[in-house]
Amino acid sequence: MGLFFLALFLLVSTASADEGAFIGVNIGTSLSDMPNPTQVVALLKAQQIHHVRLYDADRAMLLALANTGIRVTVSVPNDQLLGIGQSNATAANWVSRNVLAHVPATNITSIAVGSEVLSTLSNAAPILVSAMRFIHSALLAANLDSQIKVSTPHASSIILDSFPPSQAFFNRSWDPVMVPLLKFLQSTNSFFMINVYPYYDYMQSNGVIPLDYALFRPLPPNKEAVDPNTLLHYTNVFDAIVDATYFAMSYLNFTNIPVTVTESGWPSKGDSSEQDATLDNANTYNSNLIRHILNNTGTPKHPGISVSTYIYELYNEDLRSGPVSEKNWGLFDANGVPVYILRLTGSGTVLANDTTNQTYCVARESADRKMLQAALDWACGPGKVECSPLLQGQPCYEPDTVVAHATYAFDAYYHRMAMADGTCDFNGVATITTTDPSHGSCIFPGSGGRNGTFVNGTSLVPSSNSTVSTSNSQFSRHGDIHLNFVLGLILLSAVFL
Ligand SMILES: *[C@@H]1O[C@H](CO)[C@@H](O)[C@H](O)[C@H]1NC(C)=O
Ligand SMILES: *[C@@H]1O[C@H](CO)[C@@H](O)[C@H](O)[C@H]1NC(C)=O
Ligand SMILES: *[C@@H]1O[C@H](CO)[C@@H](O)[C@H](O)[C@H]1NC(C)=O
Ligand SMILES: *[C@@H]1O[C@H](CO)[C@@H](O)[C@H](O)[C@H]1NC(C)=O
Ligand SMILES: *[C@@H]1O[C@H](CO)[C@@H](O)[C@H](O)[C@H]1NC(C)=O
Ligand SMILES: *[C@@H]1O[C@H](CO)[C@@H](O)[C@H](O)[C@H]1NC(C)=O
Ligand SMILES: *[C@@H]1O[C@H](CO)[C@@H](O)[C@H](O)[C@H]1NC(C)=O
Ligand SMILES: *[C@@H]1O[C@H](CO)[C@@H](O)[C@H](O)[C@H]1NC(C)=O
Ligand SMILES: *[C@@H]1O[C@H](CO)[C@@H](O)[C@H](O)[C@H]1NC(C)=O
Ligand SMILES: CC(=O)N[C@H]1CO[C@H](CO)[C@@H](O)[C@@H]1O
Repeated sequence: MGLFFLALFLLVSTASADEGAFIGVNIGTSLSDMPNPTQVVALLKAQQIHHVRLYDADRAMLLALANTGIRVTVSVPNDQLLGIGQSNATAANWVSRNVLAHVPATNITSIAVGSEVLSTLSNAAPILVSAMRFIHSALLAANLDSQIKVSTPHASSIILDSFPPSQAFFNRSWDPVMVPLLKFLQSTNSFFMINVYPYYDYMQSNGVIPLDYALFRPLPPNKEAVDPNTLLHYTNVFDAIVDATYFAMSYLNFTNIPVTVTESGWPSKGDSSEQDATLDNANTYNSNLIRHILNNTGTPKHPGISVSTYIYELYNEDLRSGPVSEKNWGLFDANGVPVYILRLTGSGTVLANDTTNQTYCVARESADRKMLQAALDWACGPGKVECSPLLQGQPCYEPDTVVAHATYAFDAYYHRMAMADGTCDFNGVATITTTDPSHGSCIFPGSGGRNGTFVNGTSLVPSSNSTVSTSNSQFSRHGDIHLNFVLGLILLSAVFL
């Protein structure tokens, strides 16, 4: 018995430890000016992104990724799932056209069969495992089954009672699919794919989940969530969901299937009902997530076993419908200009990062105009800021608004004080950001990070005329409501109070 468990543990650890966990990036293509595949690949290379997931198996994109060393997860879109799940021949044909035609030049390492099928396309659920088996058979026939893994990404909402993690289980109505699915993953040495969105869990928790807990920020020890069954301490929502996934699998007696997080991220902009979709929160979440994964911290249940994670997502997708946040999950705009500069100092190797630790002090958009004016007068007077660039005819005169002028003066003061603690407050009307507020010839004090650390998006060579299809059906990605997690939080809140 003991040996049996030891063997299982080793299986889990080696599965993740061979290469170490990686950070990848999802590439959605619902942009009105989607960069062409050559431009996309140039951005990936410049940012040292070595793992990507596509929502389809776009031919031009796969050709552009050839001989780059970038590892690629391709997807069977949900609208092709029924055909593939019902016919071995259709599946073999799909593999032949979308995989065999590209390997080994393009390093396809896994195939995501459908996306959040159980929660968004339940009529296809009965054929999901057949589709995965058929795809796997075709890989086996081509002797590619050990190098290309087959799995399917799930929404975390299929896990019920996810806090405390030790009591989590998959929605039992899916047992007829989930049990054969886990058997398949186990017998093919594949992994469980799950989408983890602490943003939605936080939003739907009505204040029960502290923002800091969702953003991986340090919590006072008495605010950490403790699983009463295992006494494990949870310091962030991400780890709690990953551990809930392990526990839900072990509830069905599968204890040796590794987990990969196929989507996670935070939106940088939202509408008035999405006040925590901000640049700073998105930067904090993604920076902390990347550091957490690459540090191989692992989770409380499996310390040292980090789960590879694909950030959602590379580009802001302006064509996506829904709330404002839906269009603002990206790390870059269509020109390849970063939406914010990740704070990754010290974590090395993926994604160009802010090695200068650059921050700026800006006026809060929502601040009272009279208070802003008073703070501006103080900065340019007693505060001794050099405010001449704000005069008419000077570079920072336009836009001639109190917010813009106060931002310049606050930032100048903050940098003159060497960004010391408390020098960006101005009675609460100022806030720190990592986004350089410079515009046109108005260069802000402290500016200069962007040129050095990031490629200029518009300088990417637009060479090939091929385009990435933007009409691919992506159905709902991360649109699923994670109510179940929230139900589990009744317990969590008891722990917090
Ligand atoms: C493809 O990716 C796998 C998994 O990371 C790696 O082991 C292999 O060496 C890569 N192949 C090439 C040709 O780069
Ligand atoms: C599907 O096709 C593969 C060959 O591509 C074959 O080995 C396998 O037996 C077939 N499976 C079924 C269920 O027909
Ligand atoms: C479990 O899944 C079934 C089928 O999709 C769904 O009707 C039900 O609401 C789910 N249960 C919970 C508690 O989410
Ligand atoms: C898991 O294993 C235990 C002990 O062998 C058994 O009692 C239980 O029925 C199994 N559960 C499932 C869902 O197979
Ligand atoms: C990185 O890991 C070490 C131990 O492995 C831990 O002490 C440290 O807090 C971790 N840092 C981060 C940022 O997670
Ligand atoms: C970046 O900022 C952090 C926190 O303010 C500080 O601990 C670290 O030393 C800084 N790194 C550099 C390179 O300035
Ligand atoms: C950024 O680079 C451009 C040209 O490469 C240069 O003109 C500009 O002054 C640079 N800006 C900063 C802030 O260094
Ligand atoms: C950056 O892009 C601008 C156009 O927006 C271009 O004028 C400039 O030359 C580019 N800078 C570099 C360093 O490529
Ligand atoms: C790209 O398309 C334009 C017009 O559609 C054409 O004139 C040009 O020759 C094409 N360039 C290449 C490299 O195919
Ligand atoms: C891609 C990139 O520029 N990564 C850098 C991130 O920051 C560290 C220093 O903290 C550099 O060593 C990496 O090269």
